[in-house]
Amino acid sequence: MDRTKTDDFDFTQVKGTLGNLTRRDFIKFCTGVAATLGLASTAGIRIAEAAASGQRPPVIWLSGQECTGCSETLLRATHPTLEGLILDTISLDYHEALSAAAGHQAEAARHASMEANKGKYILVVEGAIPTKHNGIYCKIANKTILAHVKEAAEDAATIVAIGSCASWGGVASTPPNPTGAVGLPKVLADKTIVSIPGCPPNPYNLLATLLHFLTFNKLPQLDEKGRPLFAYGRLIHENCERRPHFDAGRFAMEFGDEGHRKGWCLYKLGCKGPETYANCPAVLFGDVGSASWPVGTGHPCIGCTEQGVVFQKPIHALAENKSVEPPVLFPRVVEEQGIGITPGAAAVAGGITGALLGAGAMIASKIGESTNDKEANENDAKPEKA
Ligand code: FSX
Ligand code: SF4
Ligand code: F3S
Repeated sequence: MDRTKTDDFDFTQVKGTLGNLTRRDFIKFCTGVAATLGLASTAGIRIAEAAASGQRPPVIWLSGQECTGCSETLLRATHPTLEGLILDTISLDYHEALSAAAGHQAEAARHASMEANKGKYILVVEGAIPTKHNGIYCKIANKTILAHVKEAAEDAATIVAIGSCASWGGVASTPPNPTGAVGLPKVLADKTIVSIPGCPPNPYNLLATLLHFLTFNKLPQLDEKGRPLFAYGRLIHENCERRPHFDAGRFAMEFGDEGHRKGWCLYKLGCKGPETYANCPAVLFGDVGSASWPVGTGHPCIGCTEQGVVFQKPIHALAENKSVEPPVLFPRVVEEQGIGITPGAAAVAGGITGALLGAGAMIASKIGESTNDKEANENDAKPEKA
């Protein structure tokens, strides 16, 4: 069987490759991007052609109030070297941290690129924009980032807010927000902004968005907050590998306890997956091998993509369940830690749900599980007897 062809799909047509990828990996990568974008397999060939075409759109990358984690996340990925892919896909004409030029030279290069590529360049902004006192809290080349962003947005073909800071203000906007930090959509209210939140964001979501723009000359479908639906259309909780444990009422109660060591659900440790929209469990990143996403490595999601969650809700606070309420028959989801479901409460729950005998048996087994878990946790905390 010729594996380079399907009925409507012939990758042998595609010439060239990208970055440090072998041709096979390049083709695999492009079909992966098409799948990530939720597109039909035929889109993979168009993405591959566009990516290998050598037509690299110029990118002006500005930085406001941030930690440069958004750029770091691009530069530190090695499977494949993402910065290779990005830099082969776009022409990074200006980036404050990566630019070889400095001072007047860097400013001149940026202006020259913006002038030569009017209406064609992509503006990427990383970091929040301080607005208090006319934005004096972040200046580059003696000009506020507020003014830089407004100027660069004028002739941009498209505008991307990368990271939570640029998307909605991020850490800099945490109350009391002394600099009046806001996200890009607030200062460019009349423009369409693609927001790719996350602190840092998944770099593959930026790459997929840029490849979509490059291939189809338009942005992927966005939600009401300007986030690409392919990446932020689902709650983390919906795709989490620990979800079966949530549904079965198996929770880690303390870091290092038996449940934590067994990979049980981190909801009770404050996981914000049930109220956070992102594709972290599906498109892993972090470069620490398999399961490389926060929950995969044993840390609750802190909701780093969501305004009002990260930097606002305490890490230990229970998440609001946006899509699914925990089934009433399951113990230890909504009650206080350590109390356990009482037989009376279980009977009421059984009566309300009307599941009669079957439910009664289920509850009985769950109560046993809850008690056993509690015992396991208590035993876990005790030092072993000599
Ligand atoms: Fe913000 Fe990006 Fe968090 Fe840091 O630049 S989204 S603080 S990872 O780096 O803007
Ligand atoms: Fe996963 Fe967190 Fe949901 Fe548990 S609460 S299933 S760890 S996303
Ligand atoms: Fe952030 Fe949660 Fe994903 S902390 S990286 S949104 S798992």
